[in-house]
Amino acid sequence: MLHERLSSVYDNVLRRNPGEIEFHQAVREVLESIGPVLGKDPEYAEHKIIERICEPERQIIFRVPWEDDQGEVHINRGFRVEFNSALGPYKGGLRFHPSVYLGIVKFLGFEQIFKNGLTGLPIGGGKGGSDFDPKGRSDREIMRFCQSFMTELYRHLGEYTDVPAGDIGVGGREIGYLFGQYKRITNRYESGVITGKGLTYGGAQVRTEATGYGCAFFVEEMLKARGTSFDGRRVVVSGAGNVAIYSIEKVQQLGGIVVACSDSSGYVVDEKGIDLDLLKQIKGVERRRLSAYAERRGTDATFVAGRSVWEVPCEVAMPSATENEITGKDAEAMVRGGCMAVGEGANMPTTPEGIRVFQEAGVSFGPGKAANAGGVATSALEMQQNASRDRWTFEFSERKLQEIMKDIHRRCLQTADEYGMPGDYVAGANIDGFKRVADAMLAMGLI
Ligand code: NDP
Ligand code: 2IT
Repeated sequence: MLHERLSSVYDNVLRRNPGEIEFHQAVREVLESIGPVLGKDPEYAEHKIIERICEPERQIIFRVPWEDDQGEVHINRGFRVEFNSALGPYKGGLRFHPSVYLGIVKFLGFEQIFKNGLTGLPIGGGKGGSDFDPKGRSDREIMRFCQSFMTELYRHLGEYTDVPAGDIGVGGREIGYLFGQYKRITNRYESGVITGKGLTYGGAQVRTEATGYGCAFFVEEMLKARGTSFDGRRVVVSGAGNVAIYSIEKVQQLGGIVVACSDSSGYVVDEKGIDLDLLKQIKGVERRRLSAYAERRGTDATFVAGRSVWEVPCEVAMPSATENEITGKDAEAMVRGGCMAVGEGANMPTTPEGIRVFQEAGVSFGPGKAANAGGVATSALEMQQNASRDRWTFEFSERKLQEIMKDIHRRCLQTADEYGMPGDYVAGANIDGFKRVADAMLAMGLI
């Protein structure tokens, strides 16, 4: 239910951003949580903080021409939405996927504002990407695309202005090409302009692992709050990319048994527990379909084509592929199958109906902007190391990440309690993230 004033804010968002359904969904979820804040503190409404937060500070759309290995010319569209810089430079990833359009970039950028606020670190919110499809492209095609993309984007970036990183379809390889082109065009070795860099040229320990590890740490805290742990628990992780792989790694280290994971072609069930080295080889190195995992693993694993991994029963679910992958129906089946905790490694992977089902069934539900904040938090640590020309050890960086995740978990619960919604991590995350950004905006006057 929306507070009366917020309902008119939402109607305005619908009117001003037609057809951008993922953006509408992300805005609505936040507006549904912050009603009680407006009741307590009328200043936010008086200064139209919410209305301002829903309007990006700047939206950039550009042409990305590039040539494939056969010499054919392709035109893609590039985006960067610089949403909010109240807390620091715009910060957020780049996504390369054919589904990318303005509505996806805006939903991700909007989520990023509150997520980055929740980390307690000095980073604003932004997101970008392209409708470029990297599947089946050679290394050289990827390089040419990244160079063309950066040739336009560089003018909007800067370590004090806007600092991209990876997301779907953008990993270490792409970040290398993007940074190389930025350095070449600007003639500046400005390490802090992009994060997720390789360890040989200014990257930080644990950034690659951070989103997955952080999500596992967050779920560990949720399980602790229920008086239990990962030990011996049956876990399903969707996706088989960066977030999924490092979620699986940390869950296994914490004693959980990951019995299934997925990619865009289907899912694999491996009752003895996913063989992570094999998964990294197939998806990370060879960039093949998940069916190749089952073929090489032999009789232990089964590949199921074209179906949702959420039909596999689990006690803990960590959706780590993409938005709206868990529907209300999936959630009902998961609850029947004994699911007690959900940690969103992906951004907005659960539909609003799905969230309702989980919360009504008493499942601990950790929303993406809290549970997957470890990635961007470690990006901020990378910026910190770049600014001081320092490098930290793996152990030190991982300890910092775990402290940040524990702190986010604690603050979600504390804020939810304060506003009379005990155990509601969605409300806690939205309210805490909102207040941090809103208070900074109030202090800066009408900007
Ligand atoms: P990757 O590109 O490394 O992996 C994405 C995985 O999800 C792949 O296995 C891919 O399948 C699958 N996938 C992607 N889109 C779809 C789709 N439309 N339908 C089915 N499967 C799909 O991306 P990341 O692991 O980095 O990102 C995963 C999620 O985590 C995203 O929601 C992202 O926004 C979020 N996230 C990422 C962070 C990061 O630091 N990277 C930080 C916080 C959140 P296939 O292999 O077949 O392409
Ligand atoms: O969704 C996300 O938080 C990311 N893709 C990571 C952003 C970042 O700047 O590290």
